[in-house]
Amino acid sequence: MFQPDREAMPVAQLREHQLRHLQAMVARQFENVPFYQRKFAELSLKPGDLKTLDDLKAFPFTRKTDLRDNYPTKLCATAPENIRRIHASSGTTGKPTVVAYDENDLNVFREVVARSLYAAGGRPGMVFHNAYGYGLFTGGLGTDGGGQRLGLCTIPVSGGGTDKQVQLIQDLEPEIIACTPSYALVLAEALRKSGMKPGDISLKYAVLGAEPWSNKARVEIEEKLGLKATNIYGLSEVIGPGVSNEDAQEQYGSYLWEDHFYPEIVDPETGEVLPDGEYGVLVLSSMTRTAMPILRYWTGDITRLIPEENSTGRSMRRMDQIRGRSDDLIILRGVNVYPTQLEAVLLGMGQVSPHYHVILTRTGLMDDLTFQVETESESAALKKEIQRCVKAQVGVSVNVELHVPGSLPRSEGGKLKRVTDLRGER
Ligand code: DLL
Repeated sequence: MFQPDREAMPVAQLREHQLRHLQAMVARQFENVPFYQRKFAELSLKPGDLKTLDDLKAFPFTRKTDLRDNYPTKLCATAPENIRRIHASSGTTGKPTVVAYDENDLNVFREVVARSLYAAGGRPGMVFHNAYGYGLFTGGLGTDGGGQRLGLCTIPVSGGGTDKQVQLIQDLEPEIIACTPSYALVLAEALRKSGMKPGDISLKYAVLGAEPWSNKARVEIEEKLGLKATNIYGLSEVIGPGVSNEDAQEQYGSYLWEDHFYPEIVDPETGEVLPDGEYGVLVLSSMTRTAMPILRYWTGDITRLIPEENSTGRSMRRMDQIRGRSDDLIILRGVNVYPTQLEAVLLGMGQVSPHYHVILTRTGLMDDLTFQVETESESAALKKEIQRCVKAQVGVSVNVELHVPGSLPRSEGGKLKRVTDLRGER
């Protein structure tokens, strides 16, 4: 552990710490942020009503639209001169959502990412190939700050320029890499084409996140790059990467850094808090941030808190892999389908590459899903077999299209868009 006094804090002490910090956060919002003042007034709430952790249920959620409506920095609880950095997340529509950090927040950011990189296998002195995008996106600078705090030697290569990345990996021999899982597959392919075998690659650990990926994708990436891969989760509204990370020895659930972020899982329809073990929407409160603390942020990400004991001695809870965002959910003739479920089917089969794309169309009242996969084979039998496996494992009938290897969209370093929705078009 990077900070055993924090990461393995006795549970009772952790709950006490969380209550104290949530109380301070709510008081800060009540004093400084008109949006929260209005929200609390609507519900006749005062900061003093938060007497136990259970009382948090009565407090309002914050949603992405609230950040948009308060663009750019009206949710700030500090004077503008205290702000040291702004990040923004690129929404697909409308204005980006903007997040502000003061000196304290940047320290929290560095600390949680350093913990994450350590849990992922990073150790002081290692060379760190950082292929998350640098810029307004929190991925590059966020992991960079954590790398500095941990004592890594960071190569800030950012996204894209795959040939250059392959060259740098060969020449600088990094032991740890951070990028999206879809880009890890692109790099693996490029390294193989340059003549390298998994055993020749210096990399030992990969810290992958920013988009959903399945455990089958993990196996594929680990085999192709000859390393151990862990999941890193986070979102700009709460801080950026480093809300949680898996432990490389355990690889089962990402430890939520619960001394900084308070997690709840809620029913997507009713908002009711669900017990550990049940799937629902992850809701996070950033207890220790001061520039723009966020209360009960509705992430839209579907996961569960793992109820089993862990094997690392940490007292903090783990979240499971994200199944998908509630907005990525495809409801196909009444069956819920996440693209990651299709990915898992694909990666369980031979003869196909791990790259895929999904097209949604509508004929009359019926929605259709076309699953595009890459393979050398033109066999009708393979197509049928993929359809059979999707039907058996996911419960829906889909069209399957076979494409030649290399022809489907690839990650260029950032998040890969897996689904094209043509249902609104004629
Ligand atoms: O993606 C922060 C990040 C950077 C996380 C680098 C991990 C690594 P945003 O651009 O605000 O921030 O996007 C946040 O991405 O709500 C999830 O839907 C998705 N996401 C992030 N990490 C994971 C993950 C960054 N490990 C949104 N698994 C989140 C699945 C993820 N989805």
